[in-house]
Order: sequence, then C-alpha cells, then structure tokens
Amino acid sequence: MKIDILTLFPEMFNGPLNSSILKKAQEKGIITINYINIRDFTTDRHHQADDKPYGGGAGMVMKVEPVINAYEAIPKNNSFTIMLSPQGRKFNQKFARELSRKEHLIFICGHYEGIDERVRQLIVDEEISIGDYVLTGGEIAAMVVIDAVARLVPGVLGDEVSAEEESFSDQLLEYPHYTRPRNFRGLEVPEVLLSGNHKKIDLWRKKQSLLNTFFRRRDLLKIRGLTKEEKILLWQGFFELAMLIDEIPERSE
Ligand code: 4FD
Repeated sequence: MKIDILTLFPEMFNGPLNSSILKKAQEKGIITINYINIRDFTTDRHHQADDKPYGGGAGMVMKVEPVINAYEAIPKNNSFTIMLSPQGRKFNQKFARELSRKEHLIFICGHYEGIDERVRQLIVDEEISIGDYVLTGGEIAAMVVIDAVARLVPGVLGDEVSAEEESFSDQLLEYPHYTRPRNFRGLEVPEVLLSGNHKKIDLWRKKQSLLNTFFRRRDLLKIRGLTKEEKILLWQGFFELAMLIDEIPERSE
C-alpha cells in the first residue's frame, strides 16, 4: 500500500509511524509512506499557506493552490484521497477494513479554522472524522486512521492474527490477558489458563469476552446478536459471578 500525506507539519509523523509494527512494515516494503510539505508548493515569496477568510471572521483558512499543486505532483494511477475533519464520516473498524483494500491512499491534513472548500470539491474522495472532538490539525487524526488501516494490510501483522480478526473475537471486546508471573502481589492467573486444555481455554476466553461486552458495551451486543451457544455461555458467566456472593461474609442484622 502506498500512502502519501499532505501536511504543513511532516515532522509530527516521525514518532508514531516509524516505530514498532509500522516501522517493520515499511522496512519490508509492505507499506510505503511519503510526506509532502504543502509549504513547498506555495507560489508567493512569503511561502504563505494560509490566508484571511473571505467574508471576514476570526482565524485563517488554508489556501487552495498549494494543496492542489502538492496533490498534482504526486505520481498516481488508482488513488483514494482522504481529508480528516470533524465533519467527516465517522471512522470505525469496518471502515478501516474497507480502506485496507485500497492500493494508494492520499491524506490531506488541514490546520487553522479549516481548508478552502474548493479542495474538497476538487480532490477529496472521502472526508473522515475519528470522533466527535476538535483537534488543532488533521495530522493526529491521519495517524490514527493510518495505524488502524495499515495493521490490516496483509503481511503487516502476520496472517494468523488477521485471520482471527475476522472470525472468533470479532465484534466482541477482548478477554483478559496474562503472562508471567503466576502470582503478582496475591493476584493469581486464572487456573484454566495453566491447564493446557485448549478447548476449555477457548471457552473461558469466549465467556470472558461475552461478559466484558455485556457489562461495558451492551450496544455492541444488540447490533451483533448472540447465538444460542453464546447465550448459554453468558448465562454460565452470570451464574459464576452470582456464586461470588458466597465469598462475602454474613453480617449480623
Ligand atoms: N475529529 C478531527 C479532524 C481534524 C481536526 C481540521 C477542518 C479542522 C478533528 C479541517 C477543520 C481540519 C476529527 C483540523 N479535528 N482538526 O477527526
């Protein structure tokens, strides 16, 4: 996957996209990220990328010519152009999966009060919002989208994990994870995870995922639905929780 990022602040991307898994993915050549400084495409002698809004008002607006000039300098034949803004379509995992199938993504990161409307009209295929809050620029939102999309590109994580993403755990919250030591300050790793019985372990994890999702995000379960087997597992989980009442000592009345 090719990714081009149009920004006035390319240095903002250095940490997150060049660390850990995305660093490896770039080293392996699975994804290529290219930064384009919009300021390099300004045409006036002050290299001004922003200007006062027509009609007046506070703040500055990003100029159209530098953005379009920068965009037109990108070699492309089958690209998809994204602009990050609070007005965009809400980003989620399904949307990330959709974008992970594209071969070339171009991100436009706006600053100031916004971008000249004609950028949208001329080159934006989709406007995306990562959530209902306002950021100082589109860069952090672009990094969120790129991270979520890139990890779904085949080969970036390793294919066993991506296969799992689609099936077992999908649309449920995660089950609790443990590693050594077995006991930390009196907190024990659940016995079943040490049993080596993989059928039992899978069932325990599924039950924990169902309970987690039920208590924290019932809205997700209502959309997803539950199979008969899952309802039985969840009932078992409730029963086991109810049994914890017996651990509480009786108190005289
Ligand atoms: N919620 C988001 C994206 C960008 C942003 C900006 C127009 C503001 C929040 C264009 C207005 C860019 C988001 C920069 N804030 N701020 O995804």
